[in-house]
Amino acid sequence: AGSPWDECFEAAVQLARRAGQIISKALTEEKRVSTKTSAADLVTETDRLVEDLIVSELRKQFPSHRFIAEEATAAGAKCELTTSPTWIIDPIDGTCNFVHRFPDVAVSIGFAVHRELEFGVVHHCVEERLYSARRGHGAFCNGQQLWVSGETDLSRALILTEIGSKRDPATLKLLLGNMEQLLLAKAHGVRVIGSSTLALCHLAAGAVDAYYQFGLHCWDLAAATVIVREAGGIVMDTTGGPLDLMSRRVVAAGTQKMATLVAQALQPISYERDDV
Ligand code: LIP
Repeated sequence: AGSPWDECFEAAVQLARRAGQIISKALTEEKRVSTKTSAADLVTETDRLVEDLIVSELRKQFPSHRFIAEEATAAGAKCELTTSPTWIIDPIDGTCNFVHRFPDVAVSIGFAVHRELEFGVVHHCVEERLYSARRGHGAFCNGQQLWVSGETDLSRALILTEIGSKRDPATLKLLLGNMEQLLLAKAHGVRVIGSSTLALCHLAAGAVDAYYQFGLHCWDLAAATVIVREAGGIVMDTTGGPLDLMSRRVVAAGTQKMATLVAQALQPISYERDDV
C-alpha cells in the first residue's frame, strides 16, 4: 500500500538529483566564499541558489508544509520543529569540501511529521550515489539495500567523526581528547571526511562501525538518521538517551553495544541548540 508521503518522497528524489547536477558543475568553477558563525563555517552562492531551488519547488507542490533549511536559518529564520509536515534541508553538506573541490559533498533532504522522521534522501553529487530511506521500508543506495555492520567491539571498530565549527583552544582540547580516548581503546581508526551526512551514510552502508559528533545541525542529521535506522543502526544522544534533533550532538552505530561504548568514551562539547 502507498504511504501518504509517497509523493513527497518522489519530489525529494527529483530535487536532490537536480540540485546535485548544479553542485557538481559548480564544484570546479570559481566561487565566492563567505563565513557565517566562525572562520571555518562557510557558505557560497551555490548553497543559497540550491536551497532556494529546493524550497521554492517544494513550497509550490506542498504549500501547507513547513521548512527548516540551513541558509534560511543562517539568515535569521526560526528553526522550529512543530507537529506539521516539515522539510529539513541542507543544500550542500560539506560546504568546506565544496569550496576546496574535495569531492565529498551531498544534498540532504529530510522530512518529519508529528516530529517523527518519515524519510530521508541524501545525494552524493560527485559520485552520483543516491541514498534514501522511508520509515519502515529499508535503506537503499542506488537501488541496493543497505545494512550496518554488526561490530560490537571497540578494538575492532572504524569510527567517523567531524570537527565542527568551533576552534577555540578549550573545544579543540576536548575534541582531540575524545579522539584520543577512542584510539587508546584501540579502535582501528578515526576518520574525518568533512560531511556529517555522508559519514552517516557510510555507517548505514556498513563501511564504518560508529559515528559521533558535537556541533552538527539538525539539517546535517535529519535525512541520514532515517537511512541509518532503516539500515538497522542506532542513532542516539551522546548521553545514551533518545536522539534530540536540535541538540547539536549525536552518536550512531551499527549496534546498541557499539553506540554505548562510544558514548561512554566521550566528553561533551557544548554548542548552542538549533532551536533557540
Ligand atoms: C557541516 C558538516 C560538517 C560538520 C559541520 C557542518 P555544512 O555542514 O558537513 O561535517 O563538521 O559541523 O555542520 O555547513 O557543510 O552544511
